[in-house]
Amino acid sequence: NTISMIGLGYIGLPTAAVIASRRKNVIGVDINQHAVDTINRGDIHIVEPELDIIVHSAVKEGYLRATTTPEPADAFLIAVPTPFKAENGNDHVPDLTYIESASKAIAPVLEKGNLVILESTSPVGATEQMAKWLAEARPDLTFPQTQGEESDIRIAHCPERVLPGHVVRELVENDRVIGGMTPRCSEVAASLYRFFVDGECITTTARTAEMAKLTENSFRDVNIAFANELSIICDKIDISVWELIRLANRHPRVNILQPGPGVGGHCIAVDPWFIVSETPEEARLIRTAREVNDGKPEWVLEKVQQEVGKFLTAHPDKTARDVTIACFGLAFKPDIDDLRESPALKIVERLASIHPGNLAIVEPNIEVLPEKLRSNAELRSASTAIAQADILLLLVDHREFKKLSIRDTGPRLIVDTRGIW
Ligand code: SAJ
Repeated sequence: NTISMIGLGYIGLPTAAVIASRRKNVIGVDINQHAVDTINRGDIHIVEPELDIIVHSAVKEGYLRATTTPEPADAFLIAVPTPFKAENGNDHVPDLTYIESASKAIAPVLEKGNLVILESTSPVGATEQMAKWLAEARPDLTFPQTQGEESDIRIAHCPERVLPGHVVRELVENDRVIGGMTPRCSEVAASLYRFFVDGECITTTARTAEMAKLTENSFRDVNIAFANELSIICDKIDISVWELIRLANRHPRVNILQPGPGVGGHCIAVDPWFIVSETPEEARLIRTAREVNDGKPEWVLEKVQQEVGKFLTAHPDKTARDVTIACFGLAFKPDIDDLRESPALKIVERLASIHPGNLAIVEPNIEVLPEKLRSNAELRSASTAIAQADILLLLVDHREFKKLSIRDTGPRLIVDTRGIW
C-alpha cells in the first residue's frame, strides 16, 4: 500500500525515508517546490545525520517520490509545523493554520478506507478539529466523530518524539503513543507504525496522546528551568552550580539537568505554551518554567556587561569600544548547525547591537554568519578568537569547544554558560 507524508521537514522527511527504506511506496508532499525538487534528485534540504544516505537510496530505488500536490494513498501522515501566535492579548495561542491547510489539501483525494494520522505536536483537541475540517470538505464520506467505528475514514494522533541529531535512530527505536479517535482507529494506526518501529506502539485516545507529547516537552522544560534557576541563585551566593549539581546528583533519586543560556529549538520552548494557553489558571509551574528559561539570555547579557565593567576597571586607559568579546557557539544545542530559535544566537545578536567593540564569533558548524550579524561581527577560528579576545563567552558546548584548554591561554575574563571550561 501507499503512504503519503504531508510536510517534508525535520520530521516528515526522515519518517518518509525510513518507511520507504522498508520498501513501501511513499509519496511525500510539500508546498516548498525547492524541497520537492531537491528530494526528487535524491538530495536533502535539511541537516540531519544519516538522512542523506537513506533519502538517496529510497529515491533511487523508486520507493520515495515528492510532489507539491497530494495524490490518493492508503494512509496520510501529517507532519507540519504548529507554532504559536499572538491573539486577543494572549501571546502564545496555538496556531493550527498549517494543519488546516494540510487537511484541506488532502481532503479532495481521500477515499473510503483511508487512514489519516496527525504527527505534528498539537494542543489537546487538534485531532478532533482536523477531523472536522476533513468532514466539512468531504460531506460524501463519514468520519469517526459522527460514525464511530463504522466511519469511512480512520483518524489518529501519533506525536513524533525524535531528538534532532538522532532522528533516524530514534524514529525506529522510540516507543510510540498512538491515540485513535476510536479503538479501531488506534489499532489500524498502530499496525502502520509497527511496520517500521522497533519500539513499543501503545494505544490510547487522541486527546491523551496530544497531552502526552505536550507533557514530555513540558517535563523537560520545567527541569531545565530548575537548573537555570539554580545557576542564577548560585551565581548570587558565589557557589559553583556545576559542582553543586554534580554533588546533588550523587543522591539516588536526584537527577538535575544542565543550566545553559536558555532553551531553544521549536519544541521545548513552544509546546508548554499549548498547555498554558488552554488552562492558564492551573498551569502555574509550567508557565513559570517558560518564563525562567526565556529570561536566561537577558541574565547572560548582564553577566557579560559586568565582565566588560571589570575589564575597564582593570584597564582605565580603555573604553568599551576597545573590548573584544569572543562568542563561542550560535546553535540551539551542541553539535548541530541549527540556529533556529537559538538562545545563543539571540544573545549574540543583542550583544552586537549594544556592545561598541568587536565580536569574534566561533561556530564550527556554519560557514557564513547570519545576515543580522554580518555588519559588526566576524566568523573566526577558535584560536584566532582566543588570541584577539578580552572576554570569552561560551554559549554552546560543542565538542570542539570542550577540547580547548582555555586555562593555558593565561588569565581571562570568562562567562561560561555551559560549565565546560
Ligand atoms: N537544554 C539545556 N539543558 C539540558 C538539556 C537541554 O539547557 O540539560 C537546552 C538545549 O541546549 C536546547 C533546549 O534545551 O536549547 C532543547 O534541547 P533538547 O535536546 O532538550 O530537545 P529538542 O528540542 O532538541 O528535542 C525535544 C525532545 N524532547 C524531549 O527530550 C522530551 C525530543 O524528543 C522531541 O521529539 C522534540 O523536542 C520535539 O520535536 O518535540
